Amino acid sequence: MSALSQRDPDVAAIIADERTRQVESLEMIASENYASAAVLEATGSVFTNKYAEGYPGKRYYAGNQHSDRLESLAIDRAKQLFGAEHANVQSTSGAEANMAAYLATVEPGDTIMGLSLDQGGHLTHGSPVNFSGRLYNFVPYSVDRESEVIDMAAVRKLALESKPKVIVAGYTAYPRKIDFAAFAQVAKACGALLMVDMSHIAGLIAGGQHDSPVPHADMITTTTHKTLRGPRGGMILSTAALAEAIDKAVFPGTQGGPHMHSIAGKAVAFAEALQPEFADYARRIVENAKALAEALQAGGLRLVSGGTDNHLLLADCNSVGISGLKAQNALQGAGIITNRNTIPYDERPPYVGSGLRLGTPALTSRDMGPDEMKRVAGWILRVVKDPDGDGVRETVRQEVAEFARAYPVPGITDVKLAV
Ligand code: DSN
Repeated sequence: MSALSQRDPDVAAIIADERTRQVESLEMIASENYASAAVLEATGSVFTNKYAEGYPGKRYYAGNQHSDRLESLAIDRAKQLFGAEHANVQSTSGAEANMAAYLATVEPGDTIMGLSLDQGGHLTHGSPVNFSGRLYNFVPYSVDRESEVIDMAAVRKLALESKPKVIVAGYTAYPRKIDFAAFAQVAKACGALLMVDMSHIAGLIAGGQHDSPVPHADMITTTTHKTLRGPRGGMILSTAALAEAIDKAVFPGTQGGPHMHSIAGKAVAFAEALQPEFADYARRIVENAKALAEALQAGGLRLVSGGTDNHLLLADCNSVGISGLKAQNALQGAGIITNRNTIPYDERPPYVGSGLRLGTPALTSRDMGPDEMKRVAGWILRVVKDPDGDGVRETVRQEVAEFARAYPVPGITDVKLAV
């Protein structure tokens, strides 16, 4: 019997139920993944107990000789993985990484450009209900109404007019590649810094499937738990010129003690992403997303921008006559876990949304391939075309659970150490 089930059977039972849910469902939320057993072990380690305000070699508490070794290792691996001049691995989330990046480079009231949330951006890219939109003068850019892709000429025009101090590129619901070189040219033309939030695509960049922003951006923020398959957490990469400002903005600017147990998990995840197998994993994520996109489109579901170049697709549920919320809830009843999302120029409010965001990182971690994506697309189409059909939902739920159980889940039913 585990210590947890002896000490607290209530929490142990909830965790066991969540484990079963993760094994029997098809996890298709584009920002979720399965961390390996090694990442989970490091994240649940005794570093949970340690306070380590400061940085390696310069801490405000004693007893940090091993924290120093751990954080230095994580920093070195992050720099090696992305070829960056500087890495700060203390951010506890993507939102806090973004907060620190702004604090390091702009003053309240300054102008920043970012893709608006309803077009595929992020809350921290200037949403009026978020600190970013309240503290800074965000000028939002949009995707083109027809192509639903970012129009760099329009971005350039807006940047020259609004003269931002920072331009943010990198999104949460954008299925296409981002031209970081073009963004860097625009930033240079208007005297702005380029910030890339690569949270969603960090694993694709590490695995060589997406161009790296590192040669083009002044600072790059990311989470570590999405395509990168690490623990919950954030990180900031930057040029050497911004290193000191970034470090000060993280601690003491926006955070106190770093979560050393998460930093342990990050170090392990970076080492896993440096293995040759990780490049193949990243390649398969994209291959699977394309296979899923083709099958869904063939079945009559319209995809924003007509397809995908990365790990996610954004389906327009208007094409099957329902809202994103209705699609999300019907699919959840069938064991397919997704999230509703606005689509560009959506006429529905964000809580309802017309879009359904679908991602392949977690299914790819279970070694599913294009053939499996075609089966998954078939189930999705059956449910979204008959969202009120209890019989359809129940039949699909049983088929999905039986199918899903056959695919090992890293960290849960598959404890192999390699990625
Ligand atoms: N919640 C994340 C996502 O789903 O994209 C962003 O913070």
